[in-house]
Amino acid sequence: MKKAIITGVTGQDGAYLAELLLDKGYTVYGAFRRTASVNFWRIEELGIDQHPNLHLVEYDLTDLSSSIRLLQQTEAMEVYNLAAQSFVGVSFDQPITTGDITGLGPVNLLEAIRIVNPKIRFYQASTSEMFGKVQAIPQKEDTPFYPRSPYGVAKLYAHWMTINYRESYDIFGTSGILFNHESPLRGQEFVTRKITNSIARIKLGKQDVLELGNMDAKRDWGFAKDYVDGMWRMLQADEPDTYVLATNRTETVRDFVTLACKAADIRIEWQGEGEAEKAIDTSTGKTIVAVNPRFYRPAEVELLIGDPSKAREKLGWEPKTTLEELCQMMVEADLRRNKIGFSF
Ligand code: NDP
Ligand code: GDR
Repeated sequence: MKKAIITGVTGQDGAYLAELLLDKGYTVYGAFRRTASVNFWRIEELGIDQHPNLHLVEYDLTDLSSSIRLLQQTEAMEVYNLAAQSFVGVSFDQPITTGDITGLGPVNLLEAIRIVNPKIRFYQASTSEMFGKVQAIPQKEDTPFYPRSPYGVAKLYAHWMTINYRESYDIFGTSGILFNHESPLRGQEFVTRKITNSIARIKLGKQDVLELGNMDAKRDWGFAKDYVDGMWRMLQADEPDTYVLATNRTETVRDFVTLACKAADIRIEWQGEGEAEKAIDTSTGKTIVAVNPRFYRPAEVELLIGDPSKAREKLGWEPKTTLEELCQMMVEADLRRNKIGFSF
């Protein structure tokens, strides 16, 4: 029976990847960080928390000895490193913590692999944030990087270290440059889930206004469940490599709000520009979406759109879910949760 380690199993992708690998018959070691109140709501929502082949193990990515023990005790031959301080906004306020976890953290795992068993296959969760300031459209594996946040810079370091361990020590280190991927399990600090949860609450009369930052930012949004399948395919390939996963469609934050309102059956009209921009509910005349500059970032990534051709050709990977389907799924989940008072 195949064994795999997933770091960051309490996160969005960790939960979906655990579900996928369990379905494929793997024994999964879900590595989670010890905190005062660990929260397993995502794997509970997927109904896999009691699965006999899922073993939850305490682990911290910033600790080399913890990484060595994890590999020795589990004897897993596939490691999916999804753990990170992954919120771009927070990385501006906590650049050093972000560097420690998101940048240096993966090197602990790479070193542990080098020490324990260099044949272990390693997946690094790299990101389109490494492209940052637009250098080319669409972005693909050979597009020059220009990160625009401490998070993007930290991820770029880990990306190059994965390649360096591949070239220096012949370690199967693969880097997946994934564009934004969302789901009903997305954390509420990220813009799509913030929007779908707020629109659901507005629909149910539990919230008046949704405040957002930069509405013009454009993102290539896919469905997380499609993307974890791509991660698995990358570690089944003959050789380690670097792959972009994306949908090749880009929309603004404003467009996503419009889609979410449509999914909740709220008719809106956009008015004003810049900080005065707002969306009015046409049936009540009330402002339900407004700009709050508090959510602006010191440096912004204006436009992301990825070209996943290499993953399609070499891995047979394709995104299956449209943005409309994704948004509908998220709004429906948030309507359902808010009706019963669920708030994660
Ligand atoms: P989440 O923020 O939902 O999950 C991050 C996970 O990392 C959480 O389980 C968190 O645990 C864990 N973690 C944080 N610090 C540590 C630590 N020191 N030791 C162990 N675990 C830790 O992220 P996603 O699931 O959305 O993303 C997964 C990975 O993919 C991340 O690395 C992210 O940067 C990257 N990525 C994500 C994209 C996306 O659009 N979702 C796109 C491209 C890359 P805890 O619950 O304790 O906080
Ligand atoms: P991102 O995702 O920074 O792309 O990183 P996020 O959803 O946080 O922001 C997307 C865009 O929306 C704009 N925005 C807002 N963002 C948030 N969070 N809150 C707001 O109120 C708001 N208003 C406008 C942002 O400025 C930005 O342009 C995500 C994370 O999952 C990373 O870990 C991952 O690597 C990248 O996606 C790919």
